[in-house]
Amino acid sequence: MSNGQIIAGCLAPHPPHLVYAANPAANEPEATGAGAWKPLTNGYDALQERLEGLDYDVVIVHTPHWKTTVGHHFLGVPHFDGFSVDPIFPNLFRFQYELDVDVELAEAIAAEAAERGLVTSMMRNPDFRVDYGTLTSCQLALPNPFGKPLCVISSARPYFYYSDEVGDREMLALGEATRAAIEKTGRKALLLASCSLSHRHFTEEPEDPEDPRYEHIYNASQEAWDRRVMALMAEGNCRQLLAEMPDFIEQSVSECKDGSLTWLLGALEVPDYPATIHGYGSVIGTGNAIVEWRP
Ligand code: 2X7
Ligand code: FE2
Repeated sequence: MSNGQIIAGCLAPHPPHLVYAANPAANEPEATGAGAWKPLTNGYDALQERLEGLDYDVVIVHTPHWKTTVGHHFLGVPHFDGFSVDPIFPNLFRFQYELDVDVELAEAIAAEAAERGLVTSMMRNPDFRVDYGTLTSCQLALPNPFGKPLCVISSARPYFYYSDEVGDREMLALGEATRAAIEKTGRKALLLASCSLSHRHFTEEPEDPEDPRYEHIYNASQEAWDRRVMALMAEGNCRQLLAEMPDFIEQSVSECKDGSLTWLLGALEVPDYPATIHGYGSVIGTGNAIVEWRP
């Protein structure tokens, strides 16, 4: 098989609040409808419109909330179903899911990554509970959330064990491996990097979590970094973004430390063309951007 390609790559952050606000049947809690997070809910509507009608075989997700101590893990069972509860926000996210996995592609990515010197492992436990980052990003970004098979990649710990520079190098290699496996298996793939930008959270929640009066960024320096990162994306300067990534991660407590964005940039061969920013907004103090690249 050949002619595999990446159809689109998206930064698709996963605050469970946004699923809560959208009230899908799969999620148990009911939103009040008080109206917070409009820039992000509108941004996800715009992204879904762009993805509607695209022809792809598989969605590949890199998620910060499946943290693996030894190496990069891949879901390796053809079907999962279960109930996922966010450990921090069980009042907002109690989600029934059912999904299929493209195991052949997952194995191919793992093999390509191993060839590049990364430690990998296939997750073969059929009772494994799929993490809420994956579920949330798919539910929010995709017009038909679990209609296509997924490949799900865990977040290994190189940034935490070594340094942000080492982590970025590893994630660029994993991105390159992902691209190589897509090409060799002939898949048309949609990629989702499931992470926030700046990531300092407030430690208290308002009584109504959807009350828009409480929705603002933790501090101005966090937002300044987020805007700098989005400007580099929009002008097609992801090489410079990677040069600044370690400072961004450290100074904004960024969730990019879990590797998802660098993996995506690696898979897209470090874009030198403009991205589309569909939305930016804060959820409980964190900064979140919804971004799309079309290679
Ligand atoms: O996991 C998250 C997150 N990354 C951002 C905001 C709110 C909650 O959960
Ligand atoms: Fe998160």
